[in-house]
Amino acid sequence: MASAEHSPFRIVHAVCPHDCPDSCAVLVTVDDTGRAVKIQGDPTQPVTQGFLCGKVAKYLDRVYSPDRVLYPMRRKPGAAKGARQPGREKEAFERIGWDEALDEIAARLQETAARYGSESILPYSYAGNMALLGFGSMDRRFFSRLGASQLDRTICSQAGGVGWSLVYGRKLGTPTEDFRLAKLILAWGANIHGNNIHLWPMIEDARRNGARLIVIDPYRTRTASLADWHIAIRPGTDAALALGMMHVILNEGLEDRSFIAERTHGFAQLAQRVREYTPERVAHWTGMTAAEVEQLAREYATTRPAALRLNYGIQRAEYGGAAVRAVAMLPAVTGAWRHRGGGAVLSTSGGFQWNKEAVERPELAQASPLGRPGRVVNMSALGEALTTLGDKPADGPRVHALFVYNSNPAAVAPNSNAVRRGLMRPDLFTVVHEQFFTDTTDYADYLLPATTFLEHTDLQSAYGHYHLQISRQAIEPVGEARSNVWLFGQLAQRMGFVEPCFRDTAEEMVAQALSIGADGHSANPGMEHITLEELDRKGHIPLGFHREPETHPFLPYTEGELATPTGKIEFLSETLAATGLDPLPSFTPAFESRWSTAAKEFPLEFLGRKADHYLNSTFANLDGHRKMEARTSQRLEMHPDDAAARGIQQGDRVRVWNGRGELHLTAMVPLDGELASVPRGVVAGRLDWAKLHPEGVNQNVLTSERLSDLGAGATFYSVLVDVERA
Ligand SMILES: Nc1nc2c(c(=O)[nH]1)N[C@H]1C(S)=C(S)[C@@H](COP(=O)(O)OP(=O)(O)OC[C@H]3O[C@@H](n4cnc5c(=O)[nH]c(N)nc54)[C@H](O)[C@@H]3O)O[C@H]1N2
Ligand SMILES: Nc1nc2c(c(=O)[nH]1)N[C@H]1C(S)=C(S)[C@@H](COP(=O)(O)OP(=O)(O)OC[C@H]3O[C@@H](n4cnc5c(=O)[nH]c(N)nc54)[C@H](O)[C@@H]3O)O[C@H]1N2
Ligand code: SF4
Ligand SMILES: [Mo]
Repeated sequence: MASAEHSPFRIVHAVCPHDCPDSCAVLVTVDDTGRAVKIQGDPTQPVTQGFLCGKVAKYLDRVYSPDRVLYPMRRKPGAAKGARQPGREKEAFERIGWDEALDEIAARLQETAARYGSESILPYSYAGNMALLGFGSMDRRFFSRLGASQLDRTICSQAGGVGWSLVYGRKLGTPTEDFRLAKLILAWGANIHGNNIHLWPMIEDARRNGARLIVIDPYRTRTASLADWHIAIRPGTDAALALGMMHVILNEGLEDRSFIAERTHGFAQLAQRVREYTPERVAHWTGMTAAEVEQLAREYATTRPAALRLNYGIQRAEYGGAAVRAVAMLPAVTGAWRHRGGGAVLSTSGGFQWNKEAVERPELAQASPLGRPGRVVNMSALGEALTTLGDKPADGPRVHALFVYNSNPAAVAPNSNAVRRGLMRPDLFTVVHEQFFTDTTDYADYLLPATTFLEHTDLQSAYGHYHLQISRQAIEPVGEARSNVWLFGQLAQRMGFVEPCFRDTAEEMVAQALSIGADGHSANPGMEHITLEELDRKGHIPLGFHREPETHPFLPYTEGELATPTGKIEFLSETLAATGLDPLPSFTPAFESRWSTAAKEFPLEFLGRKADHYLNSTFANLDGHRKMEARTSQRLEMHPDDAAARGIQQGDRVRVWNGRGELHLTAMVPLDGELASVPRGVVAGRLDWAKLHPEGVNQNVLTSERLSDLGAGATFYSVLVDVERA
């Protein structure tokens, strides 16, 4: 915390905790009345480089918004649950004090556990706050001790995470800063301008030095429109393309034989498998030409360094796990890992080996009434969890209490008609801890005010870089807002949980996460050089293996044993074979895709994408952000042929529907001479708050609760619909 002498302003180190790979270092300027007056990116943090994205540059509008939830509230007797008009949500609630709220919620949870069993209580949270303590700490202790159902947090990255880990063990990758040195960059299912903007300056640097950028994305993102080559691949066909590239690479002898021999397992079997994936067959699936498949393979295998930015776009598909697994193998086949500025990155999160057990205390489950951890409920099937779970005796109890924080499930969970039916159940008790009156708070029995990152202290890792950061509380909580850590500590005490860990402060938990020893240093692998004092002074410190990038560049997976069963990069996985699955990568078309029988009824593939100016549903209620998003908001982007076949023109109102739901949007069809934003047979929409749509729904009425091949993740991008003029 630096402060100039005699200055009326203080500058506080904070970190943007939104679910974004960039995890920006933020400097907050606070005036002598304690009000934050300015926020900016920290110029000394090598990835942030002094700038924030358009969403967070306006953050003070969010912190001081008149629309914040400012105090605890209880639903008024007789006030029905369900969507309220924006601005009038408060009318359903009455203000109460924190003591009253905590006592009543604790009593109700105790009663629910006694009557239906503790597993009838379900926490529902995700990465609305991605900082270490805010994401999962006191809450995990609380729900373990209570014996609640455990939430399997699969909604975002599980399929790809499992796919990657099967090949490499841990999630590591090319350092973001090293993309500068690449001569070829492949952005594969990665919306860099929208979702990962701090990678862009590195790519610009690389291109100034002659690098080419190739984007593989069915949607023409801004990044795609700026690329040297945009491959508008058909959704869900990436595994076919990756295997086809390997086919060409091996046919032409472009693989790195010595890297393969030293570092990998199962190459002979892989080589056998990829024979099936001729460029012609791959062209048939992907919509590319065979010559394009060959060109891509040659360019990728012969350019050094070649860096692959694989993001989470390709794994939101039914076979997304297989797709990530196949794509992840490419740099192992070509040996691209050997070169600084080459390799691949899906996530860097495996670099941060913080002390999760000390923070989350999973052993508290032994002291719960169950004497073991609760059953596991998949967050990507919340509709089912609230409507059909408990129908069969083997399921265990129905969910009778839902505790939501860090998430807006009524907007973001798939198959939202089922989710809403569940949230409307009269016998479901719902608590929501939130900053704003979201789609989900309209279903709360109790609504509790949450702090923003300016209002609490936390520690942060990242999934897009290797800098550990501290986020210090900059201002007093707005209204009666309280942090997640505070809330679950207080509730634990009202529930009579006597374990001292429920009294830990955020400060103590930061030290636990870092395993700070007697000498003040962290004992975590890769963090031994870190002290809290230095972290406070600088705000950010690189992990050990990334401290001297110029003299000791980090080249992941090139040395030592990997955390896979064979200790090598695995083309062939005995782990998969042991569970009866194909040990080699392969391509399978999704149940909802143009090749399935379901396409006879619903012929268009729907990509329900994220908004560039919101973060999932966060920010969607703020006027400034809505203005930035206005061009694509509540629109359906179509290929001109699909529009013409249905008599639809630019600006028409259209009905989009499938067996799960429907909504009306405005058609966006390219005019003569404009390039289409989607290939033929694909339509695209953007995520928004449901209640800001005239029908009170968003695109998740169309998405399904079918789970991905690996990791049981959500499949937001494997959806079929039809469209007609309204
Ligand atoms: N502005 C903004 N930034 C965000 C977010 C946001 O909502 N808005 N969300 C944050 C979150 S939670 C996450 S997880 C990250 C995600 O960031 P990304 O990993 O980039 O994920 P997506 O935006 O889902 O998908 C990326 C791209 O993949 C494309 N895609 C879809 N299907 C396929 C396919 O089958 N194959 C290929 N090759 N591409 C496909 C999509 O059109 C999209 O442009 O971004 C984070 N950052
Ligand atoms: N159709 C479609 N649906 C999608 C996606 C998609 O691409 N398309 N993307 C999916 C993905 S990748 C993800 S990650 C999920 C994300 O889904 P969510 O995790 O639900 O993310 P957000 O919509 O950002 O909502 C987070 C909420 O947490 C609140 N919050 C922020 N900080 C705190 C805090 O400290 N405490 C508490 N109690 N609350 C806080 C915010 O105000 C916000 O309302 O959405 C998924 N849904
Ligand atoms: S949302 Fe991402 S890019 Fe924007 S400030 Fe936060 S971490 Fe940085
Ligand atoms: Mo996500």
